[in-house]
Amino acid sequence: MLDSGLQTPYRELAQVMSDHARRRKQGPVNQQPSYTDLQQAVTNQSSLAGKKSWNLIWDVVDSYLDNSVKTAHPQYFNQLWAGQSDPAMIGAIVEVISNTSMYTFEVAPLATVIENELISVFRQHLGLETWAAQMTTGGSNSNFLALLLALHRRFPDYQQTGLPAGTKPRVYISADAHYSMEKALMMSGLGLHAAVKVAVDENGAMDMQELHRHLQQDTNDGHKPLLIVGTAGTTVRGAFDPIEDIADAARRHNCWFHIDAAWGGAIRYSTSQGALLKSIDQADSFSWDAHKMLGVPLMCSMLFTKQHDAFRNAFRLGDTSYIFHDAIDANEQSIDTNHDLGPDSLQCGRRVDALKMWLEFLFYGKEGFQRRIDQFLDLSALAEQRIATEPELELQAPRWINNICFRSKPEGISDEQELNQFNQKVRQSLMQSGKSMVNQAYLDQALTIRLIIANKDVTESDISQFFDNWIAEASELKREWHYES
Ligand code: ABU
Repeated sequence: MLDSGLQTPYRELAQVMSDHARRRKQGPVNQQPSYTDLQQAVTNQSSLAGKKSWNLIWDVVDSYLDNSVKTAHPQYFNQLWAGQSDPAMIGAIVEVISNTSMYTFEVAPLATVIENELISVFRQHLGLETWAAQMTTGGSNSNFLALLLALHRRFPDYQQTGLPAGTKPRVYISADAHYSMEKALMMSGLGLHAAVKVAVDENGAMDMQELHRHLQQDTNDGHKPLLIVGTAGTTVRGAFDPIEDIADAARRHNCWFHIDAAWGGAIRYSTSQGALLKSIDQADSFSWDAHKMLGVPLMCSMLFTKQHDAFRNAFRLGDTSYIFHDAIDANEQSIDTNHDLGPDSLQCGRRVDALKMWLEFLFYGKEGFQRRIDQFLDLSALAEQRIATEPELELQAPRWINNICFRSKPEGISDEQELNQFNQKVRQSLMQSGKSMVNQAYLDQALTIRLIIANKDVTESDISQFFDNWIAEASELKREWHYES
């Protein structure tokens, strides 16, 4: 590529983007490069620094994209997010070009209005019209903020003085909940010992008898039940904790009730499964990652709360006038700065995550999101049927939504540890071949293959192709397995 000079790099960039858009769904999903090879290439690049070479820049860009996993590929089922949508991608790129921060209306005027409008649209879609909300850096961050809101409500001086001496708050999460609430406890100073992991039932939902038992025991022991976290869409099984029952327990023990719906929040759009979230208004707060099932580029996260002054009470700090000015413009006229989003956020600098989601919404609308989620669930039902018809595949957990947990159970292998090794190897070689990417997790001691359908461009034939790929790889491995043993 010719050295383009400082004035025209964006022409090349446009070409790179257009090539990438063409190639992102083709070829191997993953090159599976070795760390050592990549490190060697990066070290070589490093030795060329400082020469103002555009050739070097484009070489790095080419190499970066060649060595990235194609997360928009129809055989990428690895994470709780996948795919690429062009309106949202344009929003993400424009956001970077504009390079501003969401803290003040002054530096992010239209972005502020768009974020407010987007929140308002989602509040309406979720049925939380009267709630307050803010955008956060991700689901983990939302869960941390929810813990702070709970602490602040129970201990109104928490912001100033921390916890009253000798107080022992407890936070209840299911054994299948995301690890972020435990990290939040580590960061907040409450410590991991404040976490109570409540057992789940055979479907992966919080066991209510167990929750009641813990709450009673802790109260008897002088602990203070503070927060109960229900998960709407656990990371592995996609399970939904019983919202109404938890809300009832939370009321009785004066606990904050937070729903971690980072993954499952978008199920609200489903015509068949939306009722799983019909009682979310019984919670005090609710976190949701729109970058997961709605497929916009990472990150796009929100935290909603029913308690209107909660953000203000928990996150506002006294003198921040260096940035959130008293509104006097050059003509000594008062200008309205009440639109600043920064004072009630825990962050200072913050990206404009709203724009990509806004463009995605404008392009597809609520009906488009409904169709997308319904399609994920239809394809998941298809995957489940395929597993049922294959003699050497088994479903390992009842399916709630678009998480499908399965494994190969080849004839002649019955030892659980051997089954784990076998499935891990199939996954690994499938990934190394670049044919498909799918993740693994554990359900108790059993390794499970977690298939996630979250790419809006995936079709029935892609699902069939995935199982064909899996079965072919498993058959080959089975031959070697029996030969070697
Ligand atoms: N924040 C949870 C994402 C984990 C996953 O993609 O599986």
